[in-house]
Amino acid sequence: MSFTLPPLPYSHDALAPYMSRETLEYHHDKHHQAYVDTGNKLLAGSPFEGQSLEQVVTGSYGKNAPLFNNAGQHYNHLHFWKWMKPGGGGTKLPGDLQKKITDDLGSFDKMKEEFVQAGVGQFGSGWAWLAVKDGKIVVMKTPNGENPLVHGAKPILGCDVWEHSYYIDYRNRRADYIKAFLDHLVNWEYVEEMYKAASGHKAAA
Ligand code: MN3
Repeated sequence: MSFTLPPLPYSHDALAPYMSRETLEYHHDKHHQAYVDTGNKLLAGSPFEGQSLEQVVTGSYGKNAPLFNNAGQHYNHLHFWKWMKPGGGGTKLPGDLQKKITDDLGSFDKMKEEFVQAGVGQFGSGWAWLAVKDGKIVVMKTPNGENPLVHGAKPILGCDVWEHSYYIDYRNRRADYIKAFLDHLVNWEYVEEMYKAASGHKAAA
């Protein structure tokens, strides 16, 4: 198996004004493509060749940093594009997700507050997450290409807080970018799909 870059699930203009065509051209077409190309070079001939992407990510963590960085970022970005949609965000979550977030994190607003804080508090490059750990939804943050998989949890929503994700549109205003991501971009149906898979229910078709 080698890594491939799927096209965006929407046009490069679809997320404006919250995420511009220019950002998506750099971020998807150039940055993600580079993780795929470099990852494939590092994967070839390594003991991880032929494994699933999740296996490469968890297996290379702490053992092969260059491969892990690129495979981790490939995994993170594959989902990141699907965690957004035009007209996303809002406050009505599908299925059990609203209740589960309220039960585990206090309220939807409290989750948003914690999520923004995780992204702002991540020093340098990294990601803010909602993940399922020990049956509960938790807010996490990770540096660089790490994700909840390597910390014993299953990611259900991730926001890229590397500068390449927001600097064209928001300059240094990382908090504004994360708030816009939550309010206008998140594809909660895809979050619910990952939540069901992570909590052992059958994934949505
Ligand atoms: Mn990125």
